[in-house]
Amino acid sequence: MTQKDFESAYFTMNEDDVRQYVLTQMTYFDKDAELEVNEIGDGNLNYVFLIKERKMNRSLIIKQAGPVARISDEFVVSPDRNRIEYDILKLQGESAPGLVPKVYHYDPIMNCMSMEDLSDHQIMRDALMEKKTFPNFADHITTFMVNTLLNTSDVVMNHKEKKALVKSFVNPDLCEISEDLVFTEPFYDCPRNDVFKGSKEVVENLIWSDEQLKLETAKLKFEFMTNAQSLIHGDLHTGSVFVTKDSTKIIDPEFAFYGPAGYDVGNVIANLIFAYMNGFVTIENEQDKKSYLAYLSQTIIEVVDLFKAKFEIAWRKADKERTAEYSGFYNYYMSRLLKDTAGTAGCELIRRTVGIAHVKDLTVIQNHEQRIYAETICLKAGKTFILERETFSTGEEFLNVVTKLLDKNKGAMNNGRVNNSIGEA
Ligand code: SR1
Ligand code: MG
Repeated sequence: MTQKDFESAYFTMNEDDVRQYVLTQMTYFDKDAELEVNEIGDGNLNYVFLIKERKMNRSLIIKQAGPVARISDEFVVSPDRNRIEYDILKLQGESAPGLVPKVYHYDPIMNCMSMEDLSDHQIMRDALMEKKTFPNFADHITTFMVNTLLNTSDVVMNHKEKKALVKSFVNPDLCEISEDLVFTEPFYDCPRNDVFKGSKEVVENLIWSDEQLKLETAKLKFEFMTNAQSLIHGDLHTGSVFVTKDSTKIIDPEFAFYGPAGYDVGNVIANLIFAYMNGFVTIENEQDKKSYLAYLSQTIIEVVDLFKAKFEIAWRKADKERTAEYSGFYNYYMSRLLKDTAGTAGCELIRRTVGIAHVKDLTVIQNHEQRIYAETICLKAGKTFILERETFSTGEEFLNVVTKLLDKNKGAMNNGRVNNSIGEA
């Protein structure tokens, strides 16, 4: 095998390169260790390798950023996102100990980093589709969000130090992806969209022909681009969470930048709703369905209510910027955050249904009528969250958007068949 040069110029590694890389550039394994290397990533952007050494029972993950996205080479994305991911995982590890993987090293030439192997965990989206439940998730994710979002904001940080962080986490390529894929393309007949054939008419009626909806998404897009409130994860869906029954690890923060705090909270809620809709249409046994949906309902409610409760406690305890102490400011801050939460949940629900980057929760639904039904509820819920985003303040109110729609559209699905009324605007 030829000796590769890992020290002068970047190239994308295959499994053999990674074996050589780990043995020559890192000290994690003995120099003569026998390593098994497998590329295990199935994400949209990066290459993820699992390296195992059986004798000592040690393992490691190497994540390398490629020059273009895996989902499509139309997306040219700076490999510097690997630095951003490494730096933010270190910061998040300090703010929210135990809730992110440990990181070991970052290599600015090969644009790769190493981190803890979490093979004993499962990606939450997959686990939810197997109808597993995680009673501690709401507690863990809200601790993560409160700590990372409040601790990086002007409310508690020295403003000059905060501005230095804003600068260090400027992330133009990945922000552009979100600006396009979340806030722009799903709301018109963009060639890059990927609409399920059976849902096309519904999308045209409900989304593309609604001028008020478009205007509101423009406001949300400008909020996303201009409100440098907190150092956000930036892509906090259930595919960015690893779980076991007792443990939650938040991964993949490469979309991180200074943006609206509600963007993270809204993404969590929308992705729990995708799991809810998957369960709603795919679980046949009524009792199983009832208990699984009860778990997800409770989780959606708790994500909002625990987030609010913990945020308020942390706010009250914190040594704050003087003006943040003024009476009424906390309420103003939280209501703006919840407005962004609802707006983001709405955009995420619509963009994962209409745009290029789907979620398995919807795409695995085999029965076409059921998929149209689930997608239509997501589109309608998304619209409500966007158009009525000023009105949400409790977890129950977020959940009610979905349960009310299901109630209203009860007659639209009978024995797996959807009738025309489901797609009405
Ligand atoms: C081109 S990347 C498509 C999507 O995958 C990531 O997980 C983000 O959600 C992004 O929007
Ligand atoms: Mg990701």
